[in-house]
Amino acid sequence: MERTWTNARLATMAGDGLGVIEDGVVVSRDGRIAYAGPRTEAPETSGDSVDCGGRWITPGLIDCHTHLVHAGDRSGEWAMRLDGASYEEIARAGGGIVSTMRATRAASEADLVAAALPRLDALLAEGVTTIEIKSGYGLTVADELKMLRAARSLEGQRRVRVKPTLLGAHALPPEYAGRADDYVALVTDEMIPAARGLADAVDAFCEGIGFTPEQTGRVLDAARRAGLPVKLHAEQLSALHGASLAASFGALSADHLEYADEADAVAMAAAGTVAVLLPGAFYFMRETKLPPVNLFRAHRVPIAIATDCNPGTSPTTSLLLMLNMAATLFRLTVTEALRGVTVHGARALGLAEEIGTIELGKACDLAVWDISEPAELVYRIGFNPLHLRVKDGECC
Ligand code: DI6
Ligand code: FE
Repeated sequence: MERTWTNARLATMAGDGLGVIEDGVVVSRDGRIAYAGPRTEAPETSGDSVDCGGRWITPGLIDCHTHLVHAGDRSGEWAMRLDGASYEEIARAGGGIVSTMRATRAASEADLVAAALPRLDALLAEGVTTIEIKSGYGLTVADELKMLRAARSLEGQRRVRVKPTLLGAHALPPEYAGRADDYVALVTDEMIPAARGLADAVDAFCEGIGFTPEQTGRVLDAARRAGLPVKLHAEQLSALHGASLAASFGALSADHLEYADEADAVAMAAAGTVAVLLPGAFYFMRETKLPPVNLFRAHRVPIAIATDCNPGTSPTTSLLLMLNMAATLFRLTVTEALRGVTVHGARALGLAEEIGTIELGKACDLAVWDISEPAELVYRIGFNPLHLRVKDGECC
């Protein structure tokens, strides 16, 4: 099956910049890109032809860090916080991560899918074609697997590519209070082996309020033994060198990174580990410590941007808003921001060969935009100029 998009301006993301091709044409054959380039060199094609009316085409957007699957929400907790309640009062009222854990444990797989779909639809409406989804609110073997299955099954419900990640070491469940090492053993000895075939990667929360670097190392080691690539929540609230630890395991990405330092950047560059920045969490938590973007630039660490969609610290389902926040809050350039949700997002998921640029042989995942320049995608706040989304060569 062949389909052609004509009369378009392409931001292919090939090479180092936006990879702009004026008066461009994209041809898909059986879901893969068979041609992307100037009209003057385009091959003769059969099949449908879509006139893009001079609009811009980018690769389909990639949200490479989300906690999209979860039950319940924490808007009540947020209201309490705004009314002046302390963290302790909220915890005593049953708030915090444990409240999401309880709701998620109580939910069936079908409940989780139903709750996630409106959030997924919001992302897709903005041109997202690939999304990573973490577990981490079940915190038992059965409930973590239930979350992973729910994440994977979303692929059957919508035209989207889903990469599920096991985040068993997200928080210490209350029944393990004071026995963190026992919980880590559950993750390493039972959860990770059980998640093979369901999860595409393993993640952990390396933090003062999460797991120590030593415990995190055990989780990453178990992932390696299971043949699963790793990612890590690192340096979000304190400097523990989780990013360096992740790099020593050849991690696909280290995420958050506000407290990362030059040693972390050097280690990440050497390992090819992507820096995933999450401006929504930075904004919502009113953080002030900025991630060291200049160090990532200096050491040529690829930078990706994601929503971190989660009910506690980043209740957003807008990747376009994250583009704006990455620019306003972290001072990323237009090119950096757009590469962060395309080519570098792909790399953070181990999909650099498959998606992220508009290039010959890759999956034909595209977003067609009603914009005058690519900068408009980064400039606007709360405006969605998506004209058309294309997944594996199908318009949707
Ligand atoms: N970092 C965070 O900020 C969130 N998880 C994580 O690893 C918190 C998630 C929540 O509060 O539900
Ligand atoms: Fe997260």
